[in-house]
Amino acid sequence: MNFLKYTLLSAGLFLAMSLSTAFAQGNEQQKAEYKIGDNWYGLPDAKIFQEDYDGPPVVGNHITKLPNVAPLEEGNQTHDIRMDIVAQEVEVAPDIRYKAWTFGGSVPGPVIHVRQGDKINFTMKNRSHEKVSVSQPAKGGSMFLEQLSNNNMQKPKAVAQPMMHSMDFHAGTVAANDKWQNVPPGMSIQFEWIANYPGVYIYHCGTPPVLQHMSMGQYGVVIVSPKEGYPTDEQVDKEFAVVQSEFYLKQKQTEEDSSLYEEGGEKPTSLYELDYDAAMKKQPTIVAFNGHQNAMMDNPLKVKKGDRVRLYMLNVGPTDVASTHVIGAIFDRVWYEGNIQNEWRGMQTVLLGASNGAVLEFIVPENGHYVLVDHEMADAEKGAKGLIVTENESK
Ligand SMILES: [Cu+2]
Repeated sequence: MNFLKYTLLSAGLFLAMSLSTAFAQGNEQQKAEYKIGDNWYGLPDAKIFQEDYDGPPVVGNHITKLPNVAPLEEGNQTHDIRMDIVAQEVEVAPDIRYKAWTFGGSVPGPVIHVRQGDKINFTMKNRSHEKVSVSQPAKGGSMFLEQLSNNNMQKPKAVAQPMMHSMDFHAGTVAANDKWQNVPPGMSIQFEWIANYPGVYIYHCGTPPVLQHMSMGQYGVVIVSPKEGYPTDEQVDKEFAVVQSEFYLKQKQTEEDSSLYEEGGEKPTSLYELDYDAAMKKQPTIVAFNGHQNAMMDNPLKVKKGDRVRLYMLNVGPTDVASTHVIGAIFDRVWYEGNIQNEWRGMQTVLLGASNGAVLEFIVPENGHYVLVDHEMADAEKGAKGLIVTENESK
């Protein structure tokens, strides 16, 4: 009887062990990378951890400030990218400043350029509780920080705004509850994603209410160049990235803040804050290209007569659509969302919903001024205007 008991017990134990091994293997298999067609899926779980990091908030190659786009080397590679969350008081129109929540120190955040098939090893520390300066290029930091310190219409001042945040790369195909999870102030996240599809993608904070986090400035663009390139790569003379976004702001009621006063001056500058009611009503105060009402008016994109110009265009929203047009030009080629399968020709205007992107190309017909506009004229009046000028023309 005892023997029978022992045998049954052993068999039971063995069965339980076998089952748990099979289950573990099943889990392993679920987590292992796998391929469907040319695309990779199934990446390791995100890691949330504490790190003693106070270095440059943006690190990595091929990361630039709008409207610059970094060139890529041949072939696929793994990109080690760091983009920390920092809060900065920024100017988004003459005399309009607010305390923004940012990726990397500007609104929009940095331009990330990768190639289809590349792996991105991404690290992000939520430093919203620290005052992190981005006005000096930092040693070991990306090209973005150098460009930011050279010409920065936003004139950022480091501020502390502790808040939970997250990162959602539309260019990644992952379990959102894992990779895009919330990161508390002082904590870091690390995860991988693979650029399976070419395109012009938004990245943004996905922490609810997303309307609030995006309206505060947490978004940017990832350009994933097709593996085989665009058919016109050889003919393109100039390329720029342009990001359209809305700001919902109202004048701040309390004016006790010392940052209201210009350094050494008497004149108070106007500090604004998020107008969430206006955001809910879809009534933007400012609609801007590249983060400032005058970004492209004061610093026009420089081209030459006969150039084939490529714009990597993203409409962030967070809520409005963009009817993108260049006055005096026709988009000779359009790749909607930046995918070469989605080709249009001879477009006067390209409609971009919130979070849609496109590659837009046109020929500069003659010397002169060309204005990129959101042809929804109320949005153009609110700032969605940008100059493209031939080099021999002054503004
Ligand atoms: Cu956020």
